[in-house]
Amino acid sequence: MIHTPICDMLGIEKPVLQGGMAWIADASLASAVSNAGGLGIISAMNADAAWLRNQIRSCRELTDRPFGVNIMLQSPFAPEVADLVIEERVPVVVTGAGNPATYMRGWVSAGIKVIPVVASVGLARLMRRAGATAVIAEGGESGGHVGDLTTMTLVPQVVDAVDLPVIAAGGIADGRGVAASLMLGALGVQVGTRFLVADECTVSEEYKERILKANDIATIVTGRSSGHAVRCLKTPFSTTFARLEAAGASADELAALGAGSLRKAAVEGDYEEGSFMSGQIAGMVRERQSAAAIVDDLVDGAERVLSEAMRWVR
Ligand code: TUI
Repeated sequence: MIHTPICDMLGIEKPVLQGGMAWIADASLASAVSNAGGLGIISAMNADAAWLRNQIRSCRELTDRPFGVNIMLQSPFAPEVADLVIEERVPVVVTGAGNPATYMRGWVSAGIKVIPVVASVGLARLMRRAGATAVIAEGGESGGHVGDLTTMTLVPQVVDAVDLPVIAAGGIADGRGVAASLMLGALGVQVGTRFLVADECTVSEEYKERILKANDIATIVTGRSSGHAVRCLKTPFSTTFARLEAAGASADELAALGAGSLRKAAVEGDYEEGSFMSGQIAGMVRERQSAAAIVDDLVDGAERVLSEAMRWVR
């Protein structure tokens, strides 16, 4: 068994958080991960408070265990969902794609455990001072919006910089990644890409098939020129986007092209026009499984390799 202080802090059995994937991570996936002993997370994505309230309530019908809500700070609905998580007494809030400082006081005084995603040491330090419970150090191997540093370089630097529990994310999809994260000083992991093919994940079939077929070099990062770097599978949409970006398209033109593309992939399974966000580890995701089987494999696999690693110590 692997048990870390993150488990006690969040009231979970296994130190595995499910990534709050926009347009994908709903009550179905989140409740399945929480029921498996990890922390399931509903993505508030670009939806309004009414949609999120429904998801929170259905999650509570499907599990009596803790779960979280991921608030994407660039969403136009971020202020209203920030209030809603207090009203609904959501146990854990994870934030992404920005600095949540303006909301922190309200969440912390409502007793919410706040876990910001950071892509740099500087933001980790700010979050520590603002009252974060823990931070997720997310390397650029991950899918979706990415920072510049890798998981291997970011996690130990954040661990050294802040006296908060650190959760590693980006490039983790099996027990070896979990074990490596613990060796870097993290006390838990957040996993996104592998949960895309979970039985309880409601993403389109096309999306699942594309992840299962992906290899090690199947992803590309677009949008670096406009400050909105996003990692997704190489598809007609993303390669066109990259070509226009290289040809000097303006930030406005690129934003117009990207609008609605994640929904097209996640909900409609539109291979031509969709943005299939994915981490670099997709090449290792080969099997559809229940969320519980994935959580168990991550933790059991880590236990196995950590025990075996002792043979190198003299
Ligand atoms: O947020 C994510 N991943 C995401 S959000 C998303 S939705 C989206 N859709 C279309 C375009 C853009 C986004 C898909 N994937 N991960 C967490 C994360 N946060 N990664 C990196 C960061 C980050 C980067 C810079 C957090 C803060 C930051 O700077 C904060 C500041 O000082 O403003």
